[in-house]
Amino acid sequence: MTARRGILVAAVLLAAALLTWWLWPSSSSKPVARSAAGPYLVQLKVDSPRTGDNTVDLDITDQRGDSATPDRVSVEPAMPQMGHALPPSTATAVTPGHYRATVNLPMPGQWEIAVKLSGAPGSGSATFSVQAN
Ligand SMILES: [Cu+2]
Repeated sequence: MTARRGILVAAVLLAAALLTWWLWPSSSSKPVARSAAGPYLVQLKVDSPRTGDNTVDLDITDQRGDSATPDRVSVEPAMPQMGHALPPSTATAVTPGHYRATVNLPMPGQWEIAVKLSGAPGSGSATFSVQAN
């Protein structure tokens, strides 16, 4: 095997490994990591994401970890690889710092869910990856 072919084989194997890692179904009933969104920290949770309506729970705090109560919170799913962008759903406060929205995902696959928040301390957004089955 020539050195050049060796490099090609290595590149193909690496691509296959990355694709496997990327396509591997992640059972994300556990919360996705907390993300900074402007003056807020947001944690998003969806139990067994699937095609159709999903309940999205959001825990929102300030940078110190105290419950935050932004005036407007919206949840906006997109599938960039396929050019899908869905209209935002409004999340409503269940308790201070805990918001909930219903989000319809029209097809299975990897969704990017953007959470947009605004309130007295400012506005921000964070995007979470969700694998829907
Ligand atoms: Cu799609």
